[in-house]
Amino acid sequence: MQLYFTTTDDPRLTAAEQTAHEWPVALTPEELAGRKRVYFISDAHLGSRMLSDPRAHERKLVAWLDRVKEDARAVYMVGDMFDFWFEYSTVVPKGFVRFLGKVAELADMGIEMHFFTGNHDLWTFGYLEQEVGVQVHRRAERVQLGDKCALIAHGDGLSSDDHAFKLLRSIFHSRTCQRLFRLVPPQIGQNFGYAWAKKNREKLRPEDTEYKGEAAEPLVLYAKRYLATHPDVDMVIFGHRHIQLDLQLHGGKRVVVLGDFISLFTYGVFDGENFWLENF
Ligand SMILES: [Mn+2]
Repeated sequence: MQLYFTTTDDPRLTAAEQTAHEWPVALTPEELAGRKRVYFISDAHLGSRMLSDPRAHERKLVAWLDRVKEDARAVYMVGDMFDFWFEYSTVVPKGFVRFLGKVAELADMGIEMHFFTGNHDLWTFGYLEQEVGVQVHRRAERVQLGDKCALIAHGDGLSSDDHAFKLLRSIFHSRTCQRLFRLVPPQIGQNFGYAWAKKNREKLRPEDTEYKGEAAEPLVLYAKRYLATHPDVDMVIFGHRHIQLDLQLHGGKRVVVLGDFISLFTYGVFDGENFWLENF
């Protein structure tokens, strides 16, 4: 099995921001080669003010990482692991020390730790690469899983009809806006972010959170269009929607939505041959 990903080549980032840290790797090349499993997780929303017990939530995520570290060759975190993450040049959000430590432990073992930015945690500018040891991906990536090629993306910004969200997304990604936000004291900025995330979640109607069906679910429609125009891709893996979906399409194609790790506690497993979703 060969894992393949393109580099995070965002031209707006400095070389230092794109460089992963280099620590000695604990597992031998033979041990790593013997590992076949690749895991996929998304939308833990660490720090969310919707959580009744944030400690228990973080512990559960750490327990999951402890389990997968036994046989993982790679772990893909497919966006929104944090409910609001904004790095300043010398300050990062308070909390999540056990989670970050566990991710660093796996990275130091030599397990590939991939971190896709979501729409809640895209403001990372080097800390997660350099200090924690993950590979940050700011856009969709293609990964070879056995004989299948998978496109992996968080999934925000892919629905063509949501203009308000697209505008917000362009503000979020604007370097100028990020520079201005950095002038806001961290305490105010981070509180604003958590409040924004909570308000967003609270205003969702029940019908917004349910699977809309194959003919209406924006991520499924996007995946179908993508797969039709990219015959070399076999499956698409998304997070973002907080629904658990494993949909077989015509011609052996497949679209997966990972669920979440805040209320569903679902994740994806690839064992070298097959991919499936599991519950933790
Ligand atoms: Mn999201």
